[in-house]
Amino acid sequence: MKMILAIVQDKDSQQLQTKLVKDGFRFTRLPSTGGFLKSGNSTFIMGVEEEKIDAALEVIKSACHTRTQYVTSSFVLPESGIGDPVEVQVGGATCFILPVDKFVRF
Ligand code: 2BA
Repeated sequence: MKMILAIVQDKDSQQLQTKLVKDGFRFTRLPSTGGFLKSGNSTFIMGVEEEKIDAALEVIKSACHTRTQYVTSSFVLPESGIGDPVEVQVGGATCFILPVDKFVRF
């Protein structure tokens, strides 16, 4: 078994949740906050059998979309004063795939 940690934009999280349930994946969805934009996102914790990792990643890929956001440089560095907008590409999903030593349910 592996653990997928998938950080997705809030706009995609409901659709991802629906697709994962439909395809029989188990997961926990946590509210989270991006350190850079300081805006809400969702972190999905998924325990997934090795042979289903690719299928899980395909579901995540199909539900999560890249979006362009603009922030001012003063948003990023408040001490810099008002500056030009900076383009930032957010998402689709940031995924970490971790080994799981042991999995038990009681
Ligand atoms: P945020 O930290 O709010 O970052 C949002 C987007 O801002 C990032 O999109 C990236 O395009 C940009 N960005 C982040 N840090 C930057 C920096 N120092 N300079 C310039 N641009 C920067 P994504 O890369 O798609 O990341 C989306 C969210 O995924 C992040 O939200 C964060 O919550 C998470 N994330 C991304 N990389 C991570 C990592 N290495 N470890 C943990 N969480 C990560």
